[in-house]
Amino acid sequence: MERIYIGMGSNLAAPTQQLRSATDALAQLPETEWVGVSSFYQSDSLLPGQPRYTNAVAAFDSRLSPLALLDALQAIENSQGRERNERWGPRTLDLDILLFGDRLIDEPRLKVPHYHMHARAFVLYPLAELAPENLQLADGRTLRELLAACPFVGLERLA
Ligand code: PH2
Ligand code: MG
Ligand code: MG
Repeated sequence: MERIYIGMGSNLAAPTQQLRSATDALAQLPETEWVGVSSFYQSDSLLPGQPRYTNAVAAFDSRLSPLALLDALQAIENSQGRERNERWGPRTLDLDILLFGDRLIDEPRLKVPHYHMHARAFVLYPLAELAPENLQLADGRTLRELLAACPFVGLERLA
């Protein structure tokens, strides 16, 4: 079993509901033991002119291979109405593999750790609710160091 962290995001069609449904779907993945989900956070989109996002992080242990998990995540995205048109377009559901054990994956379909997670408050703060502060990311920096360099700005934690 390897510990996996998933970044969840939505900015269309009742985002909070989308993340709740996605959480239920993740908790039912085969060969997987559920760990938990962070609080939900709202923030402005990185791209101007889009609706605000709701984001959270989920954690579980799994025996699935990275690509089998990626297929399962894309099936969940599709079942919740994800349309893949423009890159970074608004979306009903985005499920990104942030970390997969301590693996470094560089394949055409999948890069892990997820690019840019190091500097995104809407990833790091929910991740910090679930992961130990001394968690090492690929480049050797710890979650604690990344948080220290990433101010909690523009994030609104939902009740
Ligand atoms: N995802 C994007 C683009 N912009 N902004 C926020 N706040 N949260 C996201 O998850 C997000 C974004 C494309 O993946
Ligand atoms: Mg994303
Ligand atoms: Mg994605």
